[in-house]
Amino acid sequence: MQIVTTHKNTDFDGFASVVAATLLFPEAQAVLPKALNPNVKAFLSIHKDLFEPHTCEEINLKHVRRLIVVDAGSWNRLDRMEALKAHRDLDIRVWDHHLEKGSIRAGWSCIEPVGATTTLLVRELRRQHKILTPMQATLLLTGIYEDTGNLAFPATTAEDAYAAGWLLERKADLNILNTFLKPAYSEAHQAILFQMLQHAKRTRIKGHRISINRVAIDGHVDSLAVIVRMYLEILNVDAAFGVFSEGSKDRCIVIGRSQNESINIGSIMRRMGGGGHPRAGSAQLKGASPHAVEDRILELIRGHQPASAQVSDLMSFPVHTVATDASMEEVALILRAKGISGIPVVSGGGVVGMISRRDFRKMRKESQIRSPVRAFMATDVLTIEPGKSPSQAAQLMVTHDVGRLPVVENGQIIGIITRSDVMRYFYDLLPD
Ligand SMILES: [Mn+2]
Repeated sequence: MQIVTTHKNTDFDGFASVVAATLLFPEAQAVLPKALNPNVKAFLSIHKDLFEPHTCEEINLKHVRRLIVVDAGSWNRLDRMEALKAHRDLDIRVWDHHLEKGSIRAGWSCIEPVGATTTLLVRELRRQHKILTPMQATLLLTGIYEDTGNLAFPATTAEDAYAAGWLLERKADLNILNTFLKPAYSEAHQAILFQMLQHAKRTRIKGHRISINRVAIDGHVDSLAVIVRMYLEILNVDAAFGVFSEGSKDRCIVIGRSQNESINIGSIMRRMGGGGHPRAGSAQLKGASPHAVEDRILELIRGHQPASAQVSDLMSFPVHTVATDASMEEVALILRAKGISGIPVVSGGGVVGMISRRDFRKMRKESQIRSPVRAFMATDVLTIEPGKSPSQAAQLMVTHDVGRLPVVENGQIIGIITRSDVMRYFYDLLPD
């Protein structure tokens, strides 16, 4: 007997990968964990007949000869499969896009850093020219869209987009997909979010803007992650953590989300016994007070996250400057010699103006080339402090349409940051 299974709290990527694997291995039975995420549950309640998944109780593990695991790599992520660990000669195959080494020792695996595990299975379906029904194509596309944020998360690869294109050609239905990808947002969610926003606070650690929020909840609430996601977006911080304490069960559920990859949520959650991606993760802690959990998160961020880049890391220095009484002719020579298009004008170490190639057009007579620079310089100079972030620099440049910002500390110019410094920084952040 062959079975395909995936992680607990199955999401669309996990479920779609299970279905895709049954298309590649028609003899394999789909086995889903008991706990499914609410969107998948809603989808299955309508499409059950089409997919016929089994639960682990219906399967006699003794007869399993081949185990195909998708979107997971560790035994503890699977639902009641421990008995299989002891099976000798079990043929284990893993398809996954989480690169951390899991506890499952597979004889064969396909583990690659794509946005969704479904993408890896679609590659194989394409290669084998498998025929998909529109319903199957829709489900597979939902898996890819969910894990890649509609192909917009930075972890998305070209292959995810190719896979999506192929599924759209196979008549994946975006109306159905959008219905099921809608986050479950109920009155209970709204009440919790409201409570969180009332005592929201932001802190800054190593240049990262963080918010950690402790909330007591009673009884089980589905999809707390939806709330944390919204909280993150409303507060517009780099990373947000919800510490949800369930007094009756003496446990805390921690959910983390981040907007960029500078804070690795997955690695923080793994240090607390949970798991996740760089941008999303969760953990459950038994017998820990919410305060202790908050302190632990802060400690992990302080200890293990690289500091985010600051303007002082990107700026050029020393800076070429000119004095207010330098002549336009001297300025022209310096600009040409240094191959730059603008230069700060200083007086007593402070920036009093900026002169750029453009300003030379203001000269009306040739004799003005001997006039001092202060007659032509721009005096409303924008500056930036060295501790500001590259995105704050970019924002200033975009809003005011300037290409360079003198970096000023205690009234003295210590460097200059240009549009190309900022661009280079942002593009270097992207994976090769
Ligand atoms: Mn996934």
